[in-house]
Amino acid sequence: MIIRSAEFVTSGGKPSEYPPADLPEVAFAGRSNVGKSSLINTLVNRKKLVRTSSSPGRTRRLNFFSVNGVIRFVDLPGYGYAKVSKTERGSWGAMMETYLSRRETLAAVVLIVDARREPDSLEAEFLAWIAAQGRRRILAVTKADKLSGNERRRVLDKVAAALGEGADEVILFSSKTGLGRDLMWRALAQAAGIEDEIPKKAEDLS
Ligand SMILES: Nc1nc2c(ncn2[C@@H]2O[C@H](COP(=O)(O)OP(=O)(O)O)[C@@H](O)[C@H]2O)c(=O)[nH]1
Ligand SMILES: [Mg+2]
Repeated sequence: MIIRSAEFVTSGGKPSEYPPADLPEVAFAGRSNVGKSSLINTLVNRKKLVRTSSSPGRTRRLNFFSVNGVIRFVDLPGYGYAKVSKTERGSWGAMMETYLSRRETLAAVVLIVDARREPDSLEAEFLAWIAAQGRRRILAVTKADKLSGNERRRVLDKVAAALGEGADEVILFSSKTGLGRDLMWRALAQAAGIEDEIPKKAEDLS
């Protein structure tokens, strides 16, 4: 994906604060420190579009970013610290729940997990809830550069076993090396119906 523009649009909590529903959106979720900001920055080839954990940012709201004027990325607040309650539909909070269940232009939800950590019930629960909303689910297993080649295969199998059935796609990712960036863009462009934005490979043109 060639990035012509990537810019912060707005930050909001309730629906009246969202930008107009005029572009397909992809939302990114994950525990704090999982590598969510780095993953978004890697996708848009910017070092600091989204603030990484070294600088505290707009963490308690939904942050909207426009990419190439054709798709919006939505950085969701980290959900990891919220207390799990069986009576609630999710521990990710009313603000996220409202966005994820009601936003008509939401094309896919990317859940980011750390390749070195065991997936847990909160993550499984989140994916199941997203599926119940009829949303496309992409699981990004990031920080893959911290694993050896053999470990990657093992981790991918393990994550797929724990969470794979809850996701439409599982993508191994590294913000450090760019591993998985092209695959992720293909998945996002397909979900958002903007495949024309992705340059065709030479072998696709024949
Ligand atoms: N080695 C490695 N470190 C990463 C990767 N992604 C993020 N990190 C580091 O993990 C920490 C948290 O990253 P950040 O993107 O701020 O996580 P967030 O809290 O989920 O937004 C930072 O120190 C990053 O440099 C990755 O793919 N590989
Ligand atoms: Mg962050």
